[in-house]
Amino acid sequence: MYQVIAAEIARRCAAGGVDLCAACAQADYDAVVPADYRLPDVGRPRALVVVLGNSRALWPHVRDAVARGDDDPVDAHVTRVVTEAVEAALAPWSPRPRAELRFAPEPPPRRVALQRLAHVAGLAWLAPSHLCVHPVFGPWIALRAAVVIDVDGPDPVPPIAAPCDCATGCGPALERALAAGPPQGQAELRERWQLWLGVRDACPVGRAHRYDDAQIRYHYAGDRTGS
Ligand code: B12
Repeated sequence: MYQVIAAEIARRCAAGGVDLCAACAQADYDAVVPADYRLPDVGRPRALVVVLGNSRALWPHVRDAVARGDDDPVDAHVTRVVTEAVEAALAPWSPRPRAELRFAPEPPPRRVALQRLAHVAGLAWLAPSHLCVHPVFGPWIALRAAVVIDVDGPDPVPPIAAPCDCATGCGPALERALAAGPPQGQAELRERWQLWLGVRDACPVGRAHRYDDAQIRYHYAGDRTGS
């Protein structure tokens, strides 16, 4: 049952540019995070968890809203796409399984450690650079949401093998960025955004899937011109 639900959520989300999806069981994620990052209890310890993210496929869906200066164009779009996909995927089931949604920017106590979740679900490998590296898209992915659903999830998923060598890839770039002072928040990050972009650019995996310049300036520097 979980495969059918996860596949339907994936299909509907991909149509809105949220093109990355993987599944695991809640207990396997909860075991690797501090207690306050655990997912909500929907009724069974090995409940299905669907983790959703995107490659640069999201950008065409939000570019115009960014250029218009809409409030929060990425998160508003992602929230709508994921919420509608989950509703539609669960609607045919009777009784409809309970579902809980969590989105990337939500602060604690609702925050999900999405990188650890992506790693546990085999979507991407969590590198020492603090970036998840996808075997195809490399670090050029974002993680957007977790959905917990009251049906049995999969058996433990083997983690994907490290797709890169951080000693020669992101390692030196991370040291340069950290030497300038670890960012405590978005404001400090923006002051030194090119150093952090350098960490992503240093990864040899997925270079053909690098975000385009407008998307990079939006995510790192808060530039909303969108073109
Ligand atoms: C808080 C946060 C930050 C903080 C981190 C502060 C900190 N000390 O934890 C700041 C503002 C510095 C930050 C920076 C960036 N972030 Co950030 N961030 C998050 C957020 C909202 C929560 C992370 C969290 O609390 N996890 C929970 C803890 C328990 O997990 P953890 O495994 O222990 O810690 C992870 C992170 O906290 C982070 N982290 C922990 N300590 C440090 C220290 C430093 C110096 C950095 C850079 C990161 C970092 O990496 C850990 C995994 O290795 C997530 C979204 C999410 N809900 O997961 C995005 C997220 C992790 N960030 C992301 C990105 C892309 C960035 C930036 C590149 C900025 C940007 N504008 O795009 C930069 C630079 C990161 C880099 N490595 O190059 C992406 C990562 C995508 C990927 N491929 O993995 C995420 C998943 C958001 C998204 N929507 O995709 N981020």
